Amino acid sequence: MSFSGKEDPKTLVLFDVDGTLTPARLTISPEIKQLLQDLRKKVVIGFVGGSDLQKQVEQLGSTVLEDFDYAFSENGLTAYKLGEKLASQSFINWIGEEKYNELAKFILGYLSQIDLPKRRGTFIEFRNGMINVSPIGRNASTEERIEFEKFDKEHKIRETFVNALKEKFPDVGLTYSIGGQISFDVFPTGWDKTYALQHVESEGFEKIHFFGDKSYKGGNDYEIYEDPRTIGHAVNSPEDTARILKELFF
Ligand code: M1P
Repeated sequence: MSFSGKEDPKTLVLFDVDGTLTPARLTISPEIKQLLQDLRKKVVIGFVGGSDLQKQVEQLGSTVLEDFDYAFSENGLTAYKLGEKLASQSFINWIGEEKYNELAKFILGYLSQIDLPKRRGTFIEFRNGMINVSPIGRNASTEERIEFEKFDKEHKIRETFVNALKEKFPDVGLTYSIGGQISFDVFPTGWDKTYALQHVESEGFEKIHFFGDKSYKGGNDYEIYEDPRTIGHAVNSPEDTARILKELFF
């Protein structure tokens, strides 16, 4: 599979999704979609999202696997090149059933002990490359998400929860990442967004750009933004992404 039809096939441009290509939790605008199509004629493009592929299909469109050269979901634990699935690992194989059971029991026990104004459903979402833990539950509506985020800012629910997990499981080698509004991701240390880079290592790219809005320390774009293999661009909205793309490539 080659990229030789492009103007500059040795340059790869990777994007975070939420807050970088789309407004948080919302869908991509026709303008950004068109800009990406134009960019794709020049260079190789891909996205690296924390969420699972289903969420990215909702946000970037049902043709997402055709619209990007690389599609990296769950930090690259689910990966596609030109629509074809690449090999991947799984969280459960890495951690093992016994340890995962212990972790899940602790999480559900902890959640049963804390006071929250609202609880909905799906407190642990089991994904291929990680688990996602949400105190309010992933079935929360958009309005309930906003309420929870506000409550969490004030009461530090997620931060305290993550500290309790770190204390309870100091030696498991897990990383906890608060990337969105109502939840945090739990994955093996090193399986952050830099994981996606191993899928492109043998392709001989001379430049790999990365655009992300959570590029600050503690944000889920930080590691790949800082990685010496990438040229990092910290952005604050899809419009900001578009502005930098136009400066760099058009
Ligand atoms: O992409 C950032 C995060 O988006 C979602 O977070 P939340 O539901 O809390 O807003 C999740 O899909 C999470 O895994 C992801 O990191």
